[in-house]
Amino acid sequence: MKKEQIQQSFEIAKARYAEVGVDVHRAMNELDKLPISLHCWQADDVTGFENPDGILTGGIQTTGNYPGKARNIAELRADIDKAMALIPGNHRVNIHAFYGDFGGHFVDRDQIEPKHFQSWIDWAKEKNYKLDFNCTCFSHDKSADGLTLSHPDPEIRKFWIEHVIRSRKIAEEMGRQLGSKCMHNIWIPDGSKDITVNRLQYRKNLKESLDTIFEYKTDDNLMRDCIESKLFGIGAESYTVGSHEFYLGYGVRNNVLVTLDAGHFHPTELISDKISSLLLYLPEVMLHVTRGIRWDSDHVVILNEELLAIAQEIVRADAVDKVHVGLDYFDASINRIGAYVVGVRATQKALMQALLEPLTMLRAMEAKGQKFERLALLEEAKSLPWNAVFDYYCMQKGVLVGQDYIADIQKYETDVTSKR
Ligand code: RNT
Ligand code: ZN
Repeated sequence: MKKEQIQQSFEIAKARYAEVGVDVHRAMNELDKLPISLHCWQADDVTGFENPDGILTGGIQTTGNYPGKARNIAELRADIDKAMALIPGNHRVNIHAFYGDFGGHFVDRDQIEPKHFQSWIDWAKEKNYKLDFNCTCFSHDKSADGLTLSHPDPEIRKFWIEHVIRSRKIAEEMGRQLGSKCMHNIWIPDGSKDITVNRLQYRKNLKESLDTIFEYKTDDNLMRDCIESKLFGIGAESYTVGSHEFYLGYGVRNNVLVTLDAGHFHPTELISDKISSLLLYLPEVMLHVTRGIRWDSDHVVILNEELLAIAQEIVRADAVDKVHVGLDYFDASINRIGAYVVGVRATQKALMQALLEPLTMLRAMEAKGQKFERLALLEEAKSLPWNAVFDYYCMQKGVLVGQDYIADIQKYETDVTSKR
């Protein structure tokens, strides 16, 4: 796209937004404060580097065999760098524990240490990324029967407790070295395919395991733990130990943050409406932005109604500095770098639109009971020229504008990923 055109459209948009009391420059500055955490697991279909033949388990699945997946750390980092170059602003990378730099040796989950992630930290420093972290309680022999922290066998629970404590220490070290609080997410696959008559017992086990895990105290400025619920997994359709109620209760009582994954609720139940409630009881919220389709909770994020509603809730709740936006999807059937860029740009477009909402005017209408006027302005706001502001934002940040990134990803495919 031509620079002058982008500039001209921006000037028109700026005037148009001024009419409804919105300062486009302020909106762009706010967008800078909303880094997106890019999940490292999109580039290699959630395989990790612990075991090159590792099989993904835990009730999550990648489908597709598009060529060019990252086969090692160097390729994965190169792919993330490529995606980052097509995304405006400075962002974060979300690492899973089984992506450690294990130097060709097998290091079991209860043995991982910060040193196994030092090369990630060094790379992040060099590229000016910040890091988030996740313990990995799946794709392992000791989770083969679908249970980890809630397992009836205390020895198995002990193993996973150790893993999670070590993961928390790694997150703390990432936060320390990078000078930015690292969000550590705990998601476990625990559940059962068919009816269990021991719902309570597994939950008691999980509660106890978490209590032991959180006995190790970390510095809130360096890392924060988040616990992520789920409705069901593949092969765990009847019961999930870590349900929403379970973690909500645990989180509120113990001041542990809650992760809301957009794909982990009933199809018509939306996480956008949960943000404002959570923020009344916990200081921050972690999001896993994704797109659920039927049984799959992890399609590539696109600019749809719920994504916009999530963004609006972040802004309307004045929570730009309280909501951590992470992505969580995996599609192995399309160009994987393209999947990253589509998802991040969609998320940023939603945030941009939300930041450009004529909120002061809308709230004044609501205060006066002007319901028709509020509805009408909300409708008008949908087609205000937010995209001209987003294009300009991309240009200012030196990244390709609009659809131009498609050809760039195709070139990377020709030059790099298709040769793998
Ligand atoms: C699984 C959870 C979890 C994982 C990642 C890989 O349903 O959403 O967040 O997707 O940890
Ligand atoms: Zn998730």
